Amino acid sequence: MLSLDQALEQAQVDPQLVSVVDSITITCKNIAERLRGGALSGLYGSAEQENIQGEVQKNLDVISNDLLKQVLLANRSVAGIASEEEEDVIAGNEEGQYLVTFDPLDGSSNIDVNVTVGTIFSILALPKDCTEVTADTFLQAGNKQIAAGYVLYGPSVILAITTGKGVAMYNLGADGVFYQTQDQVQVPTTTAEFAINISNQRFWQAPMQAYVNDLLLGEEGPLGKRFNMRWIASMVAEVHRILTRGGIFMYPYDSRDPSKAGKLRLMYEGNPMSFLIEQAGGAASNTLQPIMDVEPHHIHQRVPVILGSKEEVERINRYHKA
Ligand code: P6P
Repeated sequence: MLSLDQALEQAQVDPQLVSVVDSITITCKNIAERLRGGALSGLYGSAEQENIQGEVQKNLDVISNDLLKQVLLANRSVAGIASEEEEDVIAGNEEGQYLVTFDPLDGSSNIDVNVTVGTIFSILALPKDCTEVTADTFLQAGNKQIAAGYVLYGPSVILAITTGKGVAMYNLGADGVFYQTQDQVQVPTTTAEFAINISNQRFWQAPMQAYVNDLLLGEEGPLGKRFNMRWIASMVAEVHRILTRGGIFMYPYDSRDPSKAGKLRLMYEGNPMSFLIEQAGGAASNTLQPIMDVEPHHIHQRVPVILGSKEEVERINRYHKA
């Protein structure tokens, strides 16, 4: 079986980029160890502080963020980082050629109940004419990403990654090496499985309400088939299911906070997951355009997310154009 480093070398990935990916995956192994301790690790519970998102941080949110920040800023290939848990971007090494955005522990409300969580990362190139790394340096559309992926901390620890040449999956072995288990992952173009937090239904816009109502009508409805539903409240787990067997994941705009375009963040959730899904033959939209075409204006901006099996995403887009 190919190791991660062997596979990246075979794909002739820039050694500096390999170094950045290695920094991320080595840190994720450390995070996985702390998660595995569970309640015995003494790391459950709240950090009694809020992040820039206004969310109460879990201890492991803070620990995971600190670990990734420390390792990436020590990597001379990293010019800067941006994290869901950090208000501002942090400049790295002057000779660095890559920028990294990350959600250190997505789905962390699941930690204390022992449900799957994950680390999401996106890698951008430092613009050639950049003389100082600021927040603006990171404001690149998702279609400019160099690489993206996640590490899923579930029954097994799995890395999914793309460097723009398809998606590969790796399992963490007992020896601490990520071994390739699948290459050129393909998302089935059709599905009968949807994921959405339906408790927000009354806050959705009319086209989303209409679509989900049609889903729930099953065989007798306009979609002509029965759908099953999943909601794990962990985007990494939902996306992994979709990469593995297809499906549709939706976190649409809702009117609970009209100032926010949705719950999920563009730069370190929407874009990296969209890159993976599109590289695997799926689609990812904010209902009006591909998520990776959205021009960012703030490092923490939010975006409605509809992603998964291509034909189902295209159907939802049609509901929003009708
Ligand atoms: P809700 C986790 O907090 C997250 O950012 C995603 O991983 C997940 O899909 C979503 O939010 C869950 O949101 O509103 O169902 O708790």
